[in-house]
Amino acid sequence: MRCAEPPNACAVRARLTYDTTALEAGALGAPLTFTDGSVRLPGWLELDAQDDGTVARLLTANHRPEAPAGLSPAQAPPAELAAAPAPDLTPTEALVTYRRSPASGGLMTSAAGPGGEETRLVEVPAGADLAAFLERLADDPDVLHVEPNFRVSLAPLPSDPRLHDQWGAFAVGAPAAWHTETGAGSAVVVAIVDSGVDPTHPELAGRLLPGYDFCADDTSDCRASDPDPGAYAFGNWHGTHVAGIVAASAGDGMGVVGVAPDVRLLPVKVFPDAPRGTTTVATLVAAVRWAAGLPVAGVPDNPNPARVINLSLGGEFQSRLLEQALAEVRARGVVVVAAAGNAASAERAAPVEFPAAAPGVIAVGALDPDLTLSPFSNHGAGAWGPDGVDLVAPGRHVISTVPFGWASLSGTSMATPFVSGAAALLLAQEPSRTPDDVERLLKASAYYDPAYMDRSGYGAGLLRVDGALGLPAPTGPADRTVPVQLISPDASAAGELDLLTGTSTLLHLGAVEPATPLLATLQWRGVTLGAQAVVP
Ligand SMILES: [Ca+2]
Ligand SMILES: [Ca+2]
Repeated sequence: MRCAEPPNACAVRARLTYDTTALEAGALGAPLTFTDGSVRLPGWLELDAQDDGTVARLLTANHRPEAPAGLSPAQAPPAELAAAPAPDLTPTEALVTYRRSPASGGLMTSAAGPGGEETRLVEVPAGADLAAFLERLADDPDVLHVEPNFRVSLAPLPSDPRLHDQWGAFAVGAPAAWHTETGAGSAVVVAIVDSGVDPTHPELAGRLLPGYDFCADDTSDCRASDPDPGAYAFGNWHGTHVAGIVAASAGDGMGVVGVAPDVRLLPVKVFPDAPRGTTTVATLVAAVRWAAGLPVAGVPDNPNPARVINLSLGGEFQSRLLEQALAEVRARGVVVVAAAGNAASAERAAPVEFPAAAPGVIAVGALDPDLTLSPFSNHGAGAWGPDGVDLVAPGRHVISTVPFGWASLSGTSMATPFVSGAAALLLAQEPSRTPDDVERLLKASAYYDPAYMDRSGYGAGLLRVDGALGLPAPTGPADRTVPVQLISPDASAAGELDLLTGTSTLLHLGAVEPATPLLATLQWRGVTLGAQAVVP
């Protein structure tokens, strides 16, 4: 396509319909489906009109959007936009090109083309099968060409205005995962064993189950408990941030999106309402057991047992009693995820802390936005237990919910809930999975680059939520990119789609006439997919 505006001013995003089987079945507008039928993932074509022709990029759902021009972080889109339902992309019209002008029929006539051709817009009758209807139209000897009048939408990322600030969500491939699983309708509960969660935060209020406060006396001895895990907003700053990384609500036109935006959260408060307050092993044992639905003396039973327990906490100690409690909840099918620790520095690597280093616990280290280990992330030889770092996740400049708003925090505390959210999605996708299954799937799908991750601090590598759920995702430099070919009637171009950044190289198509249909073909691991995209 061409446009008279300066370069990039005519950028168009068109939704692709990579779906060979669905195309045959007439289910046009369906998201990308790989030929084995196991994977569904949308993609978009982005076109920039330039003087010498069209430059295109292919985007995946994991493409991180630019900050909206002129939209300050404090601004949110209008409420009606946030509340608007996702558009239906099913074509309801056909574009039919006739050899010559028919006597009657079309809803709208276009300018006659060379040789007396005329293209008309024909409505698909309500309830009709689109593919069959198009075939019938094409059978007419006067018809030269038929195609669906595809609908084009803006890339349907959630409307949350700070999503472009969530570098971590894109680094772990969460946006693509949301097309497959958000935890909606599942019974999965994630316990946030932390400093409490602000129950009034609008991003979290709909996610929270009744929790418990195991440190109600607000001393570092934590000898009293009560049923209110979120009464004091300043004390629960840390827990509110961790909770938002797991399950801040999506599509609400507000703030951020959690990794598992539709799972339910169980706030379990184990720290006092004081800056840098501490807790005890006895409190943690009670809290972990209660979160999993096990009886705890003097406390009513938890009617909503967690399948995932997030422990963004730790220290340089070992405890046989806490280790036993963790083994007990794990035996009930509960995935336990814990922070590796923030004690590392240029002078000291610092071993993985406890309980992250306990057997069966998924220990999580932190990455910087350049995907290298955060300098504070513990990675030293030995550990406060038998286990080292299992995975790494974004842990620097992570934006999430805090009392009265949103803020960026850094630490392995922030990396841990990325993994807890991913574990929750795996359990929502298949509730029968065991903690071993979840850990194996998370590690097998992690992105690992031996060129620089060959150190204990990275474990199996960077969490990839999309890959863990069975979506196409990079596992290392060798499969980080897939070849892409864009073909139009006038030109074709080949390039690579980077699955880590969610964007392709620019594909110069040369001069393409206005309204020329473009055909896009994507290959994945040697499999060529028939595909089609019509650009307005
Ligand atoms: Ca939100
Ligand atoms: Ca471990």
